[in-house]
Amino acid sequence: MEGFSREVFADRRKKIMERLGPAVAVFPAASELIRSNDTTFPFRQDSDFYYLTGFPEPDALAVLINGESEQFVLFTRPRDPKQEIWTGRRHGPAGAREVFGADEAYPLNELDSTMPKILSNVDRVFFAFGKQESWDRRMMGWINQVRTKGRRGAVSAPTELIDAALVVHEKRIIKEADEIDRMQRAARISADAHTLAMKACSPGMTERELQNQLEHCCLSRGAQAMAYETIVAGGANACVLHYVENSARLNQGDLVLIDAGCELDNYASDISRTFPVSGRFTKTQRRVYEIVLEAQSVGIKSVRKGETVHSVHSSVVNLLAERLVELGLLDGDPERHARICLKSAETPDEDAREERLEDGEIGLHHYYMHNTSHWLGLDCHDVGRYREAGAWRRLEPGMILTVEPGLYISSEADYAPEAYRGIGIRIEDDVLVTEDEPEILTESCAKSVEEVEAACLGR
Ligand SMILES: [Mn+2]
Repeated sequence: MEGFSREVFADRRKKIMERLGPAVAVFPAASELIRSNDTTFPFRQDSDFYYLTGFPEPDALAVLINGESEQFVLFTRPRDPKQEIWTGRRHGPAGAREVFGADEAYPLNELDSTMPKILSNVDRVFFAFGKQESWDRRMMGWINQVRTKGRRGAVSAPTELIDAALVVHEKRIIKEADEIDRMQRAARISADAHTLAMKACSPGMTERELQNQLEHCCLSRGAQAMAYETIVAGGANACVLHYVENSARLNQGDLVLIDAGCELDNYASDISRTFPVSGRFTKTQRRVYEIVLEAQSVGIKSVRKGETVHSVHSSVVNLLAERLVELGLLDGDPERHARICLKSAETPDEDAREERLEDGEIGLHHYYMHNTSHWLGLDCHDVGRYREAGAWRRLEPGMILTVEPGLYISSEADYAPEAYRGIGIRIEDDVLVTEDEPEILTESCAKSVEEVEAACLGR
């Protein structure tokens, strides 16, 4: 069971059911996805389903029953020795009970006969609506069968259908010790892989080759996959935020931005580093790099209990605005630039804002157009709300978020001094909120100018 004891999952199911009260909660597994013709994408389990079961196979359905007794029911693909020769071993219902602790388990072909029984005489049903239309349809079909019986007075049908996402996601956002440990290990592998890529990089190689070196390091160190598509962006390609073509050649004198992180037992890591292809920053590159670095350090310092992702973003934006005015990339009052940039994150409708840029005026968002942080966990952009009751939610110990400021001055940015055009820099670490000082899970990855240049030279 991928390195977690089955008690971990049993404990989560118990806590979730305590929060739900008397109810039935239904969680579908992911399905395999066709990549082309009859080949599939590498299978990745649904995160909520995995969080509650640890079960690794596609198409399963988990049902948590909190009634007269607590029950964990798992529907799985049946054992099929002939099919398993082609597509791999299956646990089957017996394995679901023995290995994964299901109280009851059935083959998938018994869903239509069993689910209406489970949903009878239950008032509240929690379901992960909207994940897969086929599951939505089947779920409503079972409920309608119970309603039909209900009209004859044979049973009572559910009266409350509630989205199961919120309660699971609100639990997932606070990481347990086991999860922090796993994410720390994922982070360390990715940190080493980035440092190795700095050493492996040389002018003339392609972005793809560098991607390969980095991913090789992650997989050979125990990661099962990358958590998202690796970005290796040489020179001005770094100004495309989600550049994944990775097909260009890396040129002497350019920077290269890598945004990559491995997945360990389904837990993500997410690191960005930017370094000189030939191992030494030019004066101009270094100037911009140190601004992003300073902004990131200010951002990380504010990852504290009681702060919010917005206050982290705000500290980054204020620092960037101040430095960009000093550098001549922005004109005017830095505080005004910071205010306008922060407002644009909260109020997308420009006309609704009191303070705006003049027509044609260059603002901070021309150079920094994304947010500073996102939650990190089983998903790279992990679940959990950023706001509660209209206000930014407070950071709590056990939350893990990224801090990833950047500056992007595209080659077409004719509003910027020419020397800076074609420079894109992002620096990103994974940070755990604790009772006091923030803990940087990706700390071992080279980051200061000196560390990065040393890593590039293989020291
Ligand atoms: Mn990120």
